Amino acid sequence: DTDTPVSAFESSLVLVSNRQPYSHRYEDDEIVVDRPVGGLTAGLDPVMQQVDGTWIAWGDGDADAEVTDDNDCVRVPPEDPSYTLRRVWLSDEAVDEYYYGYSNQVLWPLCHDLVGKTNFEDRFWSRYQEVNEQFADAVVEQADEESVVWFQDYHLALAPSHAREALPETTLFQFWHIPWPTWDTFRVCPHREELLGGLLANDLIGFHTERYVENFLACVDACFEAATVDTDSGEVEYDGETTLVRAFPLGVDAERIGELAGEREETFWPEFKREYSIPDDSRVAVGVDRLDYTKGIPERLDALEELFETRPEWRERLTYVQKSTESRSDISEYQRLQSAVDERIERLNERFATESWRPVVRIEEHLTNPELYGLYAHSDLALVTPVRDGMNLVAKEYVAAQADDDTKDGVLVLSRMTGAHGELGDTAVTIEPYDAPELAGQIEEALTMPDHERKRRMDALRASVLENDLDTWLASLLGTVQGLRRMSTQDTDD
Ligand code: GDG
Repeated sequence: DTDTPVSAFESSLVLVSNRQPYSHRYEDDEIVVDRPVGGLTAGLDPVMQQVDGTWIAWGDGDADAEVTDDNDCVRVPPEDPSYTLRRVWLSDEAVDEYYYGYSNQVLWPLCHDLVGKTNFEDRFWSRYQEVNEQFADAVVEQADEESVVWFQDYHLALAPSHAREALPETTLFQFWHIPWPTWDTFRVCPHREELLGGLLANDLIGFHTERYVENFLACVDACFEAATVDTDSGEVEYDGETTLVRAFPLGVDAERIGELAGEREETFWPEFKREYSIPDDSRVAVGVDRLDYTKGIPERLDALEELFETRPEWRERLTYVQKSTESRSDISEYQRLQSAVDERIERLNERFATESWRPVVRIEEHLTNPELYGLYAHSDLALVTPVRDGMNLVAKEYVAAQADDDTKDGVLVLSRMTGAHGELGDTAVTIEPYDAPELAGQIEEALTMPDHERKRRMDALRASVLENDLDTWLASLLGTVQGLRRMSTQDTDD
């Protein structure tokens, strides 16, 4: 395959995701628009603007219906309309059962190998099927034989097979952002055949790592006697369809992150430290997570408690900044996690705080990109300790933000259980998240690492993150799709 930059992409692109890039809502009587601020949605928005495609997503804003035409479409961005956003309407019960239910209480824990946290309810599954059909119907209306349809993530495992029935020649592909588990785990799911069958209607399925590709292929092999699986080429033949399964490790917009990290360079850090009462002579470790039980936050706090207890010399000399975003808090597992995190932070601060210092500073409000990247740039350590994580973009953003010669000496402490570890594990400080005493030791090791060693490691990390950035990911994914498309048009012409 040849890589294809977005500008050279030839087909009309239909992107399908649960979350929408622009949400219209009422503020008093005015309609205001929320726009993408970070993560993948922000990365894909310029792509859609460039190719003038169609983005299909759940319309979750209370004014979304007000601005759409008869086909549920609106042109975005509002100030410079350059592509079509089509909304799929979901009732509150549908969101509860398809999104909070099947997606986040079945597929999320299952794929993160946390079978004990799954909650298989029949109504979740029926609704997941129904909503996936709804998304597929919208795809069928927006796409034709010439289109390329790109499904995002685990909310939409069944949509490809429904779309395929009406669009036999259209190129369909999917990127799965979370891990794929082993067969021993996946077989627990009573809907394993339907899920795998749904995904195999795609011409291409992308995962973050080779490991997830291997796991997926092994699941297909074990589940379907009728499937032919070629583990070397990643090709599956099943039910008259050929699907290519490949690893495409997602990257970040590293150059831009480096630039934004340096905005307000002179004033940012002293002001930030003043605002959050971080003493001037304290080192700073940072953690940035959605409040999710996969991210290893209680485990990390336990290690910090161990550190401050067994090595009191670090008291007042290290401050841990936890940027956490509330997430999925309608689900009881997430409420339990919140209490577990709250309790630990309170305990740490009660046990060790002094008049001028708190061991843990918790930030719950949203930080702008320059603020977040500035925080990364000035933090001495990043603690990325998930118990399981598809990729983890925070690890890559931290490295990308260490762009200035003066700040280029941070240490990345990275769990082996993240997708990012595959690329960055050699030069990051590798940890296993569950062992608090060991992790405490590794945090100390990172804190005491000699200057030249820190710089050497950061240089190597930066080379990797800059080379495998968001554009590289897009070009490689789109290049593979374009290659498949050319092959299939040739077959039809012959
Ligand atoms: C899923 C997979 C995979 C957080 N707080 C603020 C803020 N953030 C941004 C971070 C980062 C993003 O949120 C979180 O991304 P992660 O990759 O860490 O994790 P998930 O949300 O679980 O994402 C994961 C990812 O999909 C992509 O495929 O890597 O494995 O679980 O970008 O920067 N951004 C700003 N302010 C905040 O306060 N601006």
